[in-house]
Amino acid sequence: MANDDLFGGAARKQPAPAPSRKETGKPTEAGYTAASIEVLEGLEPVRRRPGMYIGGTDETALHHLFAEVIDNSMDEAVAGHATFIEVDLDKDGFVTVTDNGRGMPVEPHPKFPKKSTVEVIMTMLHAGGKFDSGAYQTSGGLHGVGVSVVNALSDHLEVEVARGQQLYRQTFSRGVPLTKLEELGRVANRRGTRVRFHPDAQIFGKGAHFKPARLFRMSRSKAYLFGGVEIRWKCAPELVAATETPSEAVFRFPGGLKDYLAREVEGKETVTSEAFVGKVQREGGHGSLEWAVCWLANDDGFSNSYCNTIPTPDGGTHEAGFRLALLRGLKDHAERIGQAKRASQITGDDIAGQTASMISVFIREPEFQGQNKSRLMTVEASRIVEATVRDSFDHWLAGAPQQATQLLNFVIERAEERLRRRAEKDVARKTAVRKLRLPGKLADCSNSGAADSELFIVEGDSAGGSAKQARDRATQAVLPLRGKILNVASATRDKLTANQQLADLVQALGCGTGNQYRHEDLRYERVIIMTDADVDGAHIASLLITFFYRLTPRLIEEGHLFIAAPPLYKLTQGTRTVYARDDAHRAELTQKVLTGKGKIEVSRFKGLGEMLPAQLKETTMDRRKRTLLRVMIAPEDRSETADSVERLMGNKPEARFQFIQERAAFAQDVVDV
Ligand code: 28F
Repeated sequence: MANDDLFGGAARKQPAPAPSRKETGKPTEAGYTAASIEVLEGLEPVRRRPGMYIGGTDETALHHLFAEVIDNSMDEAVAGHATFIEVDLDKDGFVTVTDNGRGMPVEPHPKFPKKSTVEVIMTMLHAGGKFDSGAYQTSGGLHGVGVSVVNALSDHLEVEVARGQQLYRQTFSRGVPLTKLEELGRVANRRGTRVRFHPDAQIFGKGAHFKPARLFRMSRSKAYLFGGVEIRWKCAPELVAATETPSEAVFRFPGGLKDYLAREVEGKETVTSEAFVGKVQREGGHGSLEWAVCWLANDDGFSNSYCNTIPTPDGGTHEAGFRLALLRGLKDHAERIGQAKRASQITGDDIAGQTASMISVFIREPEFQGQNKSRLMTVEASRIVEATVRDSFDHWLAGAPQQATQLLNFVIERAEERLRRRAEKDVARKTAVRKLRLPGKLADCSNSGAADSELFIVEGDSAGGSAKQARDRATQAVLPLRGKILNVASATRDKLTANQQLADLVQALGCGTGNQYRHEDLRYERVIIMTDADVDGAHIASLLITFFYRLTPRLIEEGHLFIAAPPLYKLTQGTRTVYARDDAHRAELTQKVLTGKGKIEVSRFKGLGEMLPAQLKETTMDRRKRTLLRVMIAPEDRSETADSVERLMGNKPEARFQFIQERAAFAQDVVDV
């Protein structure tokens, strides 16, 4: 194996015994010794609060250790110094990562000349970023917390460096060197860095271990993200027995993200026949950009972004620029083909929602932010990505008009669906708000929306109780009113607004009154006044009609107000029962419907409350059997109607008296005929 001859030729020495912790020194009364400063600058804080450095101590955090190490190898590869990386998980839970890069520098560190650079990198926090400007140019990656954190959280770690034809090794436990950097001997034509480590059970728990499938995927992903590297995967066979994960594999994907995307969306239906892919490369690795995106017809999308092969699950500037390029590109395309109006409502979410997209940028000194540094903050990335992708997207759309149209229609449909859903939600919210404000006495129907629903305004609580039992819950609502209601025609404004009965009624109707009336807000298709079939009932009905006539005339004009016709008599002959509205109806039924023979039993209802719910339903409420009287304003004589209402119901008793006097003779006539 290549792995074997990379480091194979060196003579290996046994590690020296571990130094005791005492030797690292303690603060003295006089101040801090050199050794204690070392401890302060060292890795103690990492072990005390691992969550601060790797986001926790769970399985994800554990795998973050591996990411940290392989990222350093990837940096060497991206910078053009390494061509392959080996990953090896052994049965004892050790992971070994090896690259054939330049090898970590072994010479004394420029700022800490007593130590090798390897030791500084392995034992000091942020050794990568802070003091590397002079002697060594880093490739800029070192995204994470640094390999020293991995060292601090490993119960065993060894680093081997092949550099300048020499092999070196140093071993550590929990961040503390067990040996100095040892020179192991000559190696010909070999170079690179190898890190072998085992996560500390004191930190991650006793059962914690690397998951082969997860390491496999992380390793493979790196090869997709950087076509210039070969990744060799090896895993102890017993760890992957009876799983899908192979124990050995070689990843090399010159096709890059295009191939990665194809693998991720395999078997899923896409909107366009081709993916939109691109790659813009500058010198070596850094300052380049690659992307691949397609739209999934039936599946949720995903958007994987990377910077220097490091995943950025929280997105950032590169992702933002990418989305903007797609949005603006598609909208401009719509404009060019005369579809600007349809496309105007499209948002970034409409176009990004069902995309399967991968975007990978390489930049020299990336800045990250967030809990796990998983969001790219480098501002220029946004502008560069947008401009580059936009240019390419314009070409792609123009070059395949049919595909472009498919995509545009798909995205517009999504936008329309989003708007539809929002409108539905608004309606639902409005009805919910209105429901909240309904009077407590109202037994509302369960159907929402006015269509086919009815409100029964019922006289008295007992009749209300019967009506509630007799109704069809889905479509019929019941509002009981107690006693005589306020006469709207003669009441002052103050009295009117203070009246609870009317307030309940107005609330139940939902449509407001007077110049606040909104017909489209009327909550019922039919408003039915249901009062006793006696003089009191007729009076209450007339008061209610006056209310509607004065405060919601349009409700009457549009034919929504009705009067129920409950029976006054029940006529029983043997097993046969019929109901009569009034005396005339009773006479008619007695003569024409009931047979001559047999005694007819007559009972008179004193009120609606006296009827059984079943009787009330059958005679008055059931749509199939009842009779309703629609209240109308005589269209040819509106002024006379207004006049009559004023004279009969208004607050001038003399007008009412005169009206009755005028009509008395006429009434007499009616009785006489
Ligand atoms: C298995 C993990 O860590 N590989 C690495 C290098 C190479 C250089 C380097 C690393 C020095 C001061 C930062 C060599 N020669 N694999 C790895 N390969 N680090 S880590 O330098 C680190 C800088 O601080 C390297 C010239 N320049 C850089």
